[in-house]
Amino acid sequence: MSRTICRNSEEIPRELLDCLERAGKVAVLTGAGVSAESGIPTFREAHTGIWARFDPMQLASPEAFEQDPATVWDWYQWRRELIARSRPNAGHYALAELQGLVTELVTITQNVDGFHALAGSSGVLELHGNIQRDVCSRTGRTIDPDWIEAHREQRPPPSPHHAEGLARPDVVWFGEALDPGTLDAAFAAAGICDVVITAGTSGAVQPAASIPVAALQAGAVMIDINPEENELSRMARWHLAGPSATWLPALVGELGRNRG
Ligand code: BJW
Repeated sequence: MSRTICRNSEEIPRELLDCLERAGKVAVLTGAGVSAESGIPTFREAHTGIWARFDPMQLASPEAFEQDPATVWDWYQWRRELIARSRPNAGHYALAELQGLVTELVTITQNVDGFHALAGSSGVLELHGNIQRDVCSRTGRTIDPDWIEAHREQRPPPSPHHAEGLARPDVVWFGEALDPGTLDAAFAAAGICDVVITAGTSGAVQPAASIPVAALQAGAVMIDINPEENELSRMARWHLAGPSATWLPALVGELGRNRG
């Protein structure tokens, strides 16, 4: 079926709304763009300030942590503080509301900011972990926040679990395996959904980018929300070309009105 590009969130095609209204099961895959309007920079856009000369894709790796743990730790501390000062936006809240409008909605996110849960979504599958937790670099065991606080002058703090371990954020870096249970649940949701929505992701990182592809192969209809065009938007039946904090509330608002 051919793709439709929609640019005006006040003119949502009737066919798209019908498709969402008929959908029992919906899977959503979100990426950094969904939090952009909360003030959290995406990965592939230029960073500003002291981090402008660092490539986030280089920092998010075990090699970077091995070579320069203090810089990687400082970058994560900077992001944690930014996230702590920021709030979910209208897109996050719309997705939480959508959970009440369809039979089943599985929210799968590549983001580590925890904003979907904070906005009220339940059962969120966090593919790449959560930035607010720390684990031991050697054992992977969770480290108590009080321990981190007590050793915060060390960058990074040592691990209480291993003599040579360091504290590191509980996130998935390049070359690291995603939690198998979380990944299986994401592919299972993709395999049975009627509609898959991708929002704010470049689709450049695997295996996350294969989740909507699996949904498509199983017969789902795909909606992509992104101001830019990419591989995922080209695969979608509808490309909603604009910010997710505009499109998601518009879609969910229409759906709610039609249901009510
Ligand atoms: C808006 C907007 C607005 C702006 N509204 N939209 C197969 C083929 C090729 C390579 C691989 C492969 N399989 C695995 C690999 C290697 C690698 C990979 O994918 N590399 C690619 C770069 C090629 N993958 C891995 O290494 C993964 N591990 C793995 O596969 O392990 C295998 C293994 C098995 C068993 C044992 C051992 C290993 C791990 C990937 C981990 C990714 N981690 C990061 C960091 C997380 C922690 C942190 O946050 O610091 O995850 S990297 C980064 O990219 C982060 C993101 O979640 C992820 C995806 O990025 P995302 O979300 O799409 O953001 P952007 O910035 O790319 O895009 C933002 C989009 O928003 C843009 O499109 C904008 O237009 C849009 N936007 N404003 C809506 N307002």
